[in-house]
Amino acid sequence: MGRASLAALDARVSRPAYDFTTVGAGIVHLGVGAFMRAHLAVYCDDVLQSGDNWAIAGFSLRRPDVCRQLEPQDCLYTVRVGAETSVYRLIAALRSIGVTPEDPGATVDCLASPATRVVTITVTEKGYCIDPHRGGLAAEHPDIVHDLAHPAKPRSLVGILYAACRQRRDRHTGGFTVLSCDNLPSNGALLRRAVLDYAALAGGELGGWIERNVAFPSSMIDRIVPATTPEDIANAAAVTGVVDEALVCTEPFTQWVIEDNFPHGRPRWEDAGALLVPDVAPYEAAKLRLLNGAHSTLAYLGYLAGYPYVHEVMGDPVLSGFVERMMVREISPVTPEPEGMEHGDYIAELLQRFRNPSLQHRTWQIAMDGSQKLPQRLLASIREQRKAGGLHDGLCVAVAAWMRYVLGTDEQGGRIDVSDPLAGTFARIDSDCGDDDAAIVARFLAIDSVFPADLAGDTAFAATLQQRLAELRQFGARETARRFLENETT
Ligand code: CS2
Repeated sequence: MGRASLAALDARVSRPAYDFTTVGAGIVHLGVGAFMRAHLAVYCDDVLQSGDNWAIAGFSLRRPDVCRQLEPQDCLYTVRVGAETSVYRLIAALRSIGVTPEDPGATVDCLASPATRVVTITVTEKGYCIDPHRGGLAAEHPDIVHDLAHPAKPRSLVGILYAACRQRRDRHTGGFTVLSCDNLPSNGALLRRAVLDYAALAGGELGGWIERNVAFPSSMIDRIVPATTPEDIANAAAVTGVVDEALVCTEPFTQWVIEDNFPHGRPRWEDAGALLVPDVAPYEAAKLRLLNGAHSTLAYLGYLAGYPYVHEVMGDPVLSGFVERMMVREISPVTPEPEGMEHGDYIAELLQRFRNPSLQHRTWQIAMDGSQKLPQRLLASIREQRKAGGLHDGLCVAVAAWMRYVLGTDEQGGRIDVSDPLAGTFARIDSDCGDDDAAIVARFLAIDSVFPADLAGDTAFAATLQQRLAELRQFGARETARRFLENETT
């Protein structure tokens, strides 16, 4: 793949009608993962097709892998949408890529360039270095400590944005708009607060400048994008005629709801189907709790029950029935219903999307970083249901399944590769507590970055989790879900 091989691309691959060699990069994107390439870059490619001149300069904040794939391909890559009747599309909206740790100054310079008016971000939950319950910056995070000590070589998202703002202020470049696109509630407000907290720690006047010159709209972003496999690349090459190391595979569904707060201009994303609204909060809550809450539940119960893929979990009537009931009876009643997203239809559509066999979405992939995901996906609904005195037993099974999973041993006694910033803490809980469910639950509840004080101190909640954890260990995930459904019906 690359400019030189475009002539060899099969005619079935749709390709840009615009001249991608001359487009200007008004957007800098931080975190060029598969998700961004299958979602945001596609919207930008649509916008470029319609003649609006906004291409993307991308940076990876951690690993060089994506850059190594894209650079030799002139940043061109294909998106496969669907499977049997898949559609391949060449995307050219990404015009350059760099690896921030290799040259942090280059990322800061690009962000501070007068041409940059919008910064988009997908760095996953853990990239924000925030305290999820207080909402502010986790000042003790090693990356934040590092960046405050080495301001010219920032490595955290927040430290990088701060350095870019400083340069823009010093050079009188003016402000820009920073658009968070990660699965966090009020992601824009949350990032704004983290950057302002950082400015306060750094001292000086920059905080005031940021408040006056930088906008932080929130957005809700949705498309399921499993990790690409070597088999996907080989299958795609057989159709397109070109090997694309940076291929991304996704589903037909796509959604982007954006708070319309761009004082420095923005692409006409609405022409590509995005919804620009005054307030994204209800859309974010509905997506995080219903889609992502269900996804994490399918991942933990499904993995424990021995299913590598989400569509396989959905093919098990007990586990899919469990998740559907949890969504309908427990999550939906305490979740806002945004205009145009009636819960009944939304849930039915989600279950359909999870069933899609062509996605090959690994339960292990979704199970990753649970410590960063649980608060907004599952605990927010539990807190509201406990306040309202409503049903939340299924949600507690899901939380207990997360505990069971991160303790690191599967139902056959094999090791689970637990990928999470708190993996070390979980391993210590496992070795210290053995089979003592009460001790295990107490140790988990004491992790204050995961459990807010009200839940951590709630003895009835602890007792429920303990009972569910014991059931999961004694009977396994599938049987626990089956008993739950049986008892709830009777
Ligand atoms: C998933 C999400 O990996 C995960 O945690 O729940 O990436 C999910 O696929 C997307 O949010 C869908 O928009």
